[in-house]
Order: sequence, then C-alpha cells, then structure tokens
Amino acid sequence: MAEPFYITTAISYPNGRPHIGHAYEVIATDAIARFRRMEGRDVFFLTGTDEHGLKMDQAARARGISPRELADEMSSYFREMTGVLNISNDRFIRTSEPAHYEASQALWRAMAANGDIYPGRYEGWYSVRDEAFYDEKELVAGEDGQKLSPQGTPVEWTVEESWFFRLSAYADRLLAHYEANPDFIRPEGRRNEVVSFVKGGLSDLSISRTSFDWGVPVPDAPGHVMYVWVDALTNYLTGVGYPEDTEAYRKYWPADLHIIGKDIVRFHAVYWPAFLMSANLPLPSQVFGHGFLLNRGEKMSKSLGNVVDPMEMARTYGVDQLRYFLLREVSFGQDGSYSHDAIVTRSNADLANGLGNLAQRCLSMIAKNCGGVVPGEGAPAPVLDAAALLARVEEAMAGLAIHRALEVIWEGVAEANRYFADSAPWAVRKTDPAAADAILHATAEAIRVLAILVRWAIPESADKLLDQLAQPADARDFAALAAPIAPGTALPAPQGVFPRWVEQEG
Ligand code: ME8
Repeated sequence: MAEPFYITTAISYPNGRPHIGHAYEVIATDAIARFRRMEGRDVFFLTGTDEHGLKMDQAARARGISPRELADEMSSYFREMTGVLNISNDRFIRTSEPAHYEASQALWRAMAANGDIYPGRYEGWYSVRDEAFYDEKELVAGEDGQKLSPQGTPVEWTVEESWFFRLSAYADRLLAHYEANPDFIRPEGRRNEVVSFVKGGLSDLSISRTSFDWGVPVPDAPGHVMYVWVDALTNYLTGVGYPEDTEAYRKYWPADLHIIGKDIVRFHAVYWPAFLMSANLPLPSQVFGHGFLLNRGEKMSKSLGNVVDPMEMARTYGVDQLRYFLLREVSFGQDGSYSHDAIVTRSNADLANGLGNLAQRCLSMIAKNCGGVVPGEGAPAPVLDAAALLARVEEAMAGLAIHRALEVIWEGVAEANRYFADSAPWAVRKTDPAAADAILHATAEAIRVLAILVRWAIPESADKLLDQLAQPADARDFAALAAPIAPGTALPAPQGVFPRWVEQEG
C-alpha cells in the first residue's frame, strides 16, 4: 500500500481577494504534493479559507454586509484561484462549514477534559490585522511613537471576559519536542526563533471572545466564540474527518507537512502542538515557514498600489510560467522578489529557449525527417543519467529546496541542449542517416526524462511535452523514468509548448 502523505497550506483570510503571496504558498505546496504523488505516495492535500474573527467582522461591516456574505464572496475567488493555477488540492475547506464547527468544539472539549481551559479576564494588546495577542515587551514603536506589533501592525488595548488555555504548562514539553524532533520547525532560522520565544516563558492564551459573535460558539458557554486561531488551526483536523474516526483520519493524521508563511510560525509551532498535546492527539511531523514575496523588493500594500491579482498574472504570463518563476526564483524559505522583467527573463531563458527550444527542434526534425515516428534502434544512447538526476532532485526536495531541485533539472536541460547542438543531427543526416536517427532518438528520450522530472512544477506544459512524445498517462511518474521511449512510436504533429515573451512596442 502506498505510504500516505498529508500536506496543507495555511488557510487564507477571505477579507479581500487573493494576492500573489497566497498564490505563491499554494503553488509551492502544490509542487510538493505533486512531487510526492509522482514518487508513488498516497497524498492528501488540503487548502481553504479561514473565515471567522474580528478582521473578517470589521471588513464586512466596512462594506455594510454580513461576515458570512463577505466570506462567501471572497472565498469563491480563492477557490477559483486554485483552479486557475492548476492546484491539485484534494479538498478546499471553509471554516464556516458545519463539520468544522463540530471539529473545533470536539477539540475544545478534549482540551477542557484535560483540565487546560479555565475562565478569566483578558487585559492586554491585540492586533486585529494579525488576529494575535502580544505581550507588552514584544511591541515596537512606530514612526510617530504609537505602539505596533512585531509585524508592524496596529495594536489595541483589549479588556474582555474570556476562557484561557493553560499554554504556560506546555513550555517544557514543547522544548523537549523541538529537541527530540529537530526537523519539526524548518528552516533552521525559524526554529531558532521559536525555541527562544518558548524559552522566554509562555503566558496562558486567551481563547474566546465575547465582544462579537462571528466565530465558532464555545461549548456550554453562551456569549463566547472561539478565538479565531483556535478554530483556524483545527481545520487541519476537520479536513480529514475529525472528530469522526474516518478512514481518511486514520490514514492521514498526523499531517506530514504544514506549509505556512513566516509570520504565522508561532501559531503553528507553539499553540498548535500545545493544543494537540492537551487533546492527546499526535503532532504533525513538520511545520515549514516560507518567506515573503515582495514586489520589486517592496512590501505589497494597498496604499502602495502594488497588489497584483495572481489570476491576472497567470493570464498574462501563463500559469506554468508563473509557477516556474516563483518556484525557481525564490529560495524556498527565504523572501523573494518579483517583477515583470524578472518573470519574462526567467521564462524566456529557461522555458522558451531552454526546454522549449530543445523539444521544438528535436520534434520538428522527427516530424520532417522521420515521418513523425521515433527513429533509432533498441535502447537510445543515454544523454542524461535519469536515475542520478532523480536522486539529486530527491535530495533537494527532501530538504524542501524546491528552487535547488529545479536548478538540478535545468542542468539536465543544458546538458541535453549541448548534446543536441554538438551532435548536429541536421549535418550528420547528410552523410549518415542512421547516426542522425540515433541522435534524435537519444534526444527524444532526454526530453521525456526532463518532462517527467519537471512535471510536478509545471504540470500542464510537461504533460503537453509528454503528449507530443505519445507517452501514456500511466507512464508519467518517476517510476517511468527507467523505461525509455521506444523506436517506432508514432508522434502527433509537434507544437510549441513555451511561447517566447516579446515586449510590445510603446
Ligand atoms: O495568516 N508572501 O491568513 P492570511 C508570501 N488565516 N506569503 C504570504 C504573503 C506574502 N507577501 N502574505 C501572506 C492567515 N502570506 C491565517 C492562517 S492557518 C491555520 C491560518 C501567507 O490570508 C501567510 O504567511 O493572512 C499565510 O501562510 C498565508 O499567506 C495566508 O495568509
């Protein structure tokens, strides 16, 4: 039986439309999910929207609609984005679903049964933008002296009756868990931040709100809704059927990998494992905090007017061009920057000129000189060592160095291009047609290997290449690397897969 692999994105706040940061996260997660599927893993991939909380409530009020109406409208754009970007999620979860209320209340009850929830009164700082409580000592001073959260967002003094979670009791167990599982928080820098935060001592966490009602009701506590992060984190359990003992739950829980942005590592690496420990549930294997995407090196913000609609970008540059750019250009885990020029340069160089040109030249020669049938005899001469390339790609992906995995594959693209140019089959054909045939066969095989190796990153284009090589649907995973393309295979008419971006004049 295939080994299960459960991977998630953060669930986005649908208080507005998706931005490129959301697209980046779901594309990176999709790439990893597809990669594991191509290895033969039984993958479950969850994404969705995080619909409760004060931020949603306030955004809805500002528009004069209910938070549910706002969530319905905006969540639909996030769902649409998964379609446009060719995301292979198995489920799109919305935290306003009844099943999610049930899961959140079940988790709450389990934590309460363990004696970890008690009533009190919260007095402290809250950032609506971050939906987060902060200690006084964490705050920083803004330009005109006002207090800001460490993320640079406004905070307000909040006094409220609330239930508390005994987070302070978990500091030692959390530290022991980080120690025993060095890969629990990745990359290393984020891990160090979390460890020092926990070593600094943990305060108990306010986990219910009474000043508004847009949230999951706290069991047996009229007037209280759960603090949005309590229900938000629970989505990872709801997604596989908790609290029912479903087949999916048994198969996929605990999650293998939570992919999230660096701003929400604390919630996933401190609060979440503490909640699960309290409820006596197994902990996820890894939390990976990726970096932020900046527009030409600047933070995206509505006031700077540099927020771009990722669906629009996908239409402009092409879905795989956008996917490839983000995955290749940004070192996964670090911040990255995007700009029109950078996207065009990357996709022209690596896709149009690199892989695309190789395929176009080889396949049109097969069409023209070989009647559209793969020429050659027996096994093709190995241009690339597919097993060795895969091993290097696997190694990069084991550490989630997505950019590095693509870099390795493009070393293969360069090698295949070199082979084709140096072998010059168009010249060889004049004197030795059989030798020219062997070169085309070997090159077609190299293209097949490269298309399979890169299919998790740019699935639609890789599949187009594999269609042109007449490869059946069940011969497109890593296991198929070992079975080379057979001479005599009839190919469809070749078509360019990677259009070259040409700047419009004026
Ligand atoms: O944080 N670049 O939702 P969210 C890269 N609902 N990633 C970015 C980014 C950027 N510029 N801006 C945001 C939330 N992100 C919560 C999550 S999970 C149980 C609840 C990332 O809509 C961000 O780090 O603010 C997060 O991982 C995701 O997008 C959703 O952000």
